[in-house]
Amino acid sequence: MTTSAAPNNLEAYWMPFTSNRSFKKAPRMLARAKDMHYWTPEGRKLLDGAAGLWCVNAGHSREPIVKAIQEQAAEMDFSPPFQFGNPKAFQLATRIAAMAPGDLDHVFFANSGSEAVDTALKMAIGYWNVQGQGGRQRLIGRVRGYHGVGFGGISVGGLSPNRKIYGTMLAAVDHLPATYNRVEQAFSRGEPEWGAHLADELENLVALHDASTIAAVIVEPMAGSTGVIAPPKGYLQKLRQICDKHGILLIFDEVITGFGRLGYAFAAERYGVIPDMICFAKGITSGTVPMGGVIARKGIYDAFMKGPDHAVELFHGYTYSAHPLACAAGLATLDVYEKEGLFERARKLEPIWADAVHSLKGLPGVADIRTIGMAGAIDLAPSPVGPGKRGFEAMDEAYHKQDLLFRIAGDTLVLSPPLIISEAQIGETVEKTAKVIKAVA
Ligand code: PXG
Repeated sequence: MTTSAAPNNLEAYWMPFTSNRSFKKAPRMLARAKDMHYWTPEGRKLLDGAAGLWCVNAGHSREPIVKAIQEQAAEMDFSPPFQFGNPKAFQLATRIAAMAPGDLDHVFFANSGSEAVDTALKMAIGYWNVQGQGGRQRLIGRVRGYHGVGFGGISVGGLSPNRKIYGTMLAAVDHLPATYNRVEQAFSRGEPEWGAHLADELENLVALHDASTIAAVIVEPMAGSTGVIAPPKGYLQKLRQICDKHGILLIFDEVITGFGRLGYAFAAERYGVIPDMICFAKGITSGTVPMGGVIARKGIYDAFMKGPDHAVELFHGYTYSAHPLACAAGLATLDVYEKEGLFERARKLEPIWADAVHSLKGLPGVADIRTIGMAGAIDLAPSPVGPGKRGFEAMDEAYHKQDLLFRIAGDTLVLSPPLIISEAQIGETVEKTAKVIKAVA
């Protein structure tokens, strides 16, 4: 098949978040996928320990989702989302709103997590403006947070390499401290006992900047990209209380935690905390067609529904907002999640997954292991050459020698399999990972 044949020139494609030069010397090519596996162009089968990039929660190329996309492409390829609507956009928004807790019941569509984040940040600042509190412009993120790569997302984000060469970004931003502390939390399963008090740092930021200048706080309920940092017990509840006390909006970036990763439709449900907005992407279409979005509470939507009837209420949106293919994929994906009970499945597998991943404790160079939901991270001690090298070697070894795919964050190996993973495949993932760890030690 020509589509899966290996290309003969790798130069033109500038790859994202990739060491381009080493890749082009020894490519890690993926050409086909089904359920829990990828295949290389040569036909070697790899176990997917990463759900692609945290997104393929229903497993790869699932028939009902593929069919829905094919049928939609034939029926209507594109429809303009400004001033016109396609029926599936309304159906999908209704389904998502029904899955979200509380009065989070209006859905705005974008095409990625980064766009979802920019949308939520703009909605927050815009909301205060239309409420007559235009002074509330400051945004609070968190150290080690990842909110995509738009200027808004990197401004509130807390990963230095993603920020440091990009100039001033958004001006009025501050950050909460990260919640990770190895001494207090090493080898934790689920939410660590230590660390709820770190939410009190928000009080210090309010004291410094004054609440009247703060629009919103944005956090990942579980920090994924940086290497799986679960929220300390009580931390998110505390953040909600402090935001309420000072009238600050709380945004959960659930691009990774949405759609089953923590055993629920949203982490907001797992933690019993209702944010003012939820950012989603990835799992909404199980990675098949790009889609992201924001779920906003009724009060936020209502605040904008003012002025003459013919007037646009929010000057924001994308050509591909609510793209028909993405909407069709989203509806079919939610059907699969529901019919196969994949969120409940994740919840049931969580202790089995945690036991399996934590069994890697004691292997050479393993400095910490964290698990939460169907996610796990293994911190390896950095190589003497410097940080990042051992992690990179591990990913390379996994692909080339152990027929396993996972993500790395520096020297941290990150596992986040599709939610259809069997218990035997959990065992296989961990066995392969153990071989990788020994090989790079
Ligand atoms: N927010 C969060 C919480 C994310 O995890 C984004 C926003 C941005 O989404 P887009 O669709 O614009 O990429 C993300 C993305 C990793 C990894 O290795 C994680 C992401 C992206 C790439 C790699 O953990 N998350």
